[in-house]
Amino acid sequence: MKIVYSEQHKLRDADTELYGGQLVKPFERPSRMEYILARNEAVSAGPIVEPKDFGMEPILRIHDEGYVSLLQTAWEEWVATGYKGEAMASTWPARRMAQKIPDHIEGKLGYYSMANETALTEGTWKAAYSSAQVALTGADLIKGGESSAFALCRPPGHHAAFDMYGGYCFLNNAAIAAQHLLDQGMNRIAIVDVDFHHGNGTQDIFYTRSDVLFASLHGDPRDAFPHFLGYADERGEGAGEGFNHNYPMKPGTGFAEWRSALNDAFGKVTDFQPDALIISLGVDTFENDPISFFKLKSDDFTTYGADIAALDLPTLFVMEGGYDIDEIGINTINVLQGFDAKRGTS
Ligand code: Q9C
Ligand code: ZN
Repeated sequence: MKIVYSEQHKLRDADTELYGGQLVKPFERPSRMEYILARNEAVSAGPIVEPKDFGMEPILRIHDEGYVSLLQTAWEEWVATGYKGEAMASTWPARRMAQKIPDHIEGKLGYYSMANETALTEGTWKAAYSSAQVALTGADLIKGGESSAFALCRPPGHHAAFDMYGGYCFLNNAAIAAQHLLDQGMNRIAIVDVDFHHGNGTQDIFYTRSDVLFASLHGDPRDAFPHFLGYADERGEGAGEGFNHNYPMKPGTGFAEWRSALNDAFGKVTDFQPDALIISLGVDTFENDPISFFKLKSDDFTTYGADIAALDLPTLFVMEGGYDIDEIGINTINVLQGFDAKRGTS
């Protein structure tokens, strides 16, 4: 399958992530893409294609205008204050506090974020914009009749909500792609999120809607980031009731249990009869991932790639998490190869 990729992701290269009370080099770093590209080069899973530019409109179909404009200007505003480090919030509109947008950049960052590990930097907006264009180009390929495509997005997107960044995410690439497919004439899209972390942003965006089914398999929020969403009793609201499905799982969960949750989610997808399937593909479920606690092995990624293909739906893979170790290349490409082998395509 075609792999959409842009070098522009390199503009997102933060020096700092707040982790365990220390400022460390971010886990979500440019070299992640090198591992995936190198593995693709070694086994030729698919040709690399450049993204097209769909402009701002499809981004603003999903995200709040004030939020998007903050992402565009935050770095300049931050530098103008005289602060010396990378831009990060220090206070949030928590329980019983005013939900008003402050004027000072430090306050605005708190208003428009849901976590504090993710620093804003000079090139972040450009990279996030390009990542969304990569997803839109993948969606366009599917709309044009390709049976599958891989949007090799970076930075990732599934933690980004209507008006909040965090968890290394700024624009919700999978949601932007789903909305684009609907706007191009499709009626129903299913998004299955297999990243280790709950896709809180995607859930937030589609929570009251019945035209996008969302299912997420993830570390139980009692034990794992983002901690404040992803419980099994979150099933959608209003028209969206019954169109959101969460599968939280405990530390140490292995492939057998994970795969039976995937199978359950696929039952919901089949009943929904979508025009296309989007997989939010994080490979941080791997046993040696540095920030996660599931126990999938490299071969398991091939197996579940074939499970996805068996649904027999036009399928867009959108890259999410999976951290800086050699196997992120192997595991990501294994999913594509398992899918292609089952479909009898390449
Ligand atoms: N102690 C994605 O995979 N911090 N984002 C976790 C663990 C944030 C993950 C801290 C993890 C964000 C796209
Ligand atoms: Zn993740």
